[in-house]
This record gives sequence, structure tokens and C-alpha cells, in this order.
Amino acid sequence: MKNIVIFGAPGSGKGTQSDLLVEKYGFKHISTGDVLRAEIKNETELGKTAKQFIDNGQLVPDSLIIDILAATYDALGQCEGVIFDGFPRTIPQAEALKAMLAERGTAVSAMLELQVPTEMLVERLVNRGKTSGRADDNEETIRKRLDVYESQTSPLISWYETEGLRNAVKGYGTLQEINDALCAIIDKL
Ligand code: B4P
Repeated sequence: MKNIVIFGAPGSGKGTQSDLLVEKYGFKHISTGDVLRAEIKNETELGKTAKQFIDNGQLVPDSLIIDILAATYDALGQCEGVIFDGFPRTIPQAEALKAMLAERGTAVSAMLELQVPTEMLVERLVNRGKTSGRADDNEETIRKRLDVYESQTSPLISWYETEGLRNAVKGYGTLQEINDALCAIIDKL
């Protein structure tokens, strides 16, 4: 079973490419952003807490997200593979993922990093905001999210490099070109 981490800044196309990979390989998909948005919609206690962080462009605290991740993973059952989209976003989350998978006798197979220039990210997310209805897709919050990415999430690039799992891909161009580059890596796993 493959455990694939799809990694990149907000708006790098993690969700978009995950959908294409699910279609091609039949993998299951865990998007922590989607999980949190569902909690917000259902007005759970977790959703109420998460909303305050998300609307402000900040990350939800590690302790909240790590527990949810394990429960979501266990609920998937047997499958060919899992795509982790938007998780991990901090080094403690990466360490927790490693430990959680090790407890289940498995490990991350590869980290796929989508590289996109910052101004392109802003443009994509401002455009998404016109139809997504997401409170965090406005320019001010987008820039905050990108700062949070730089300070808290980008250190994971060298963390995964050290683990020997990092694979960087150009994250702009057509969806198909990007998808082909990701599939070439997955096919070698
Ligand atoms: P997420 O839901 O993970 O969303 P994202 O990073 O904003 O977007 P993604 O990279 O998936 O981009 P997409 O494919 O949609 O996170 C939202 C929030 O939840 C976070 O800010 C945080 O607060 C919280 N959260 C989530 N996980 C967490 C965690 N682990 N710990 C703590 N907090 C957490 O693409 C963006 C746009 O670009 C789309 O409109 C798409 O159509 C377009 N696009 C994609 N590929 C393109 C291409 N090749 N060319 C042109 N446009 C493209």
C-alpha cells in the first residue's frame, strides 16, 4: 500500500492534482482542509475552533488535527493507497504521521512537492475566491496564509529531503503536464 504526501503552498494545486490521482489509481484521499470545512459546516466543537484559525489564515493547532488524521485514516479500511493532501503542514505533524504509520506497519512512500511562484499562487486563490465562497480566499488572508506556509510549512521540504522522500515537480503549466510528472514518480514506487 502506498502512502503519498502531496505537498505545496496554498493554491499550489494539491487538491486539484489529488482528484486526478484518485481517478487514475483508485487511491483514497485525505484532505485535512476538506475534513475541517466539513466540521465547520456541521457546527461541531472542533469546527467552531477550527473556523477561528482558518478564517484568520492560520493553521489549526497540531493537537487538533493529528487526532482527526488518525481517525480519518483508520476509517478508510483496506485500499491500494492513500493521498495525504494538506497534511503534514508542520514538523510535529510530519513526525506524528511517521509514528502513526509505523504503528500500523507502514510508512510514507513519497512526498510530491508542487512548486509554484508566489504571485501565481495569489492570482489562483483570488480567482478561486470568486466562486469558492471560502472566507480565507481573499487577498489579505491569502498573503497571511503564504507567510504561514513560509515560516511553518516550508521547513518540511528539507525534513522530507533528509528522509529521502522528497520529489519536486513544476506545479504550473497544464493540469495534464503536472499530472504526468506526478504519475511518473508514482509509477516508479
Ligand atoms: P487546504 O484546503 O489544504 O487548501 P489550499 O492549501 O488552499 O489549496 P490547494 O493547494 O489544495 O489548492 P487547489 O488545488 O484548490 O487548506 C485550507 C486551510 O485549512 C489552511 O489554510 C489551514 O488553515 C487549514 N488546514 C488544512 N490542513 C491543515 C493542517 N494539516 N494543519 C493545520 N491547519 C490545516 O488549487 C487552488 C486553485 O488553483 C484552484 O482554483 C485551482 O483550480 C487552481 N489551479 C490548480 N492547478 C492549476 C494549474 N495548473 N494552473 C492554473 N490554476 C490551477
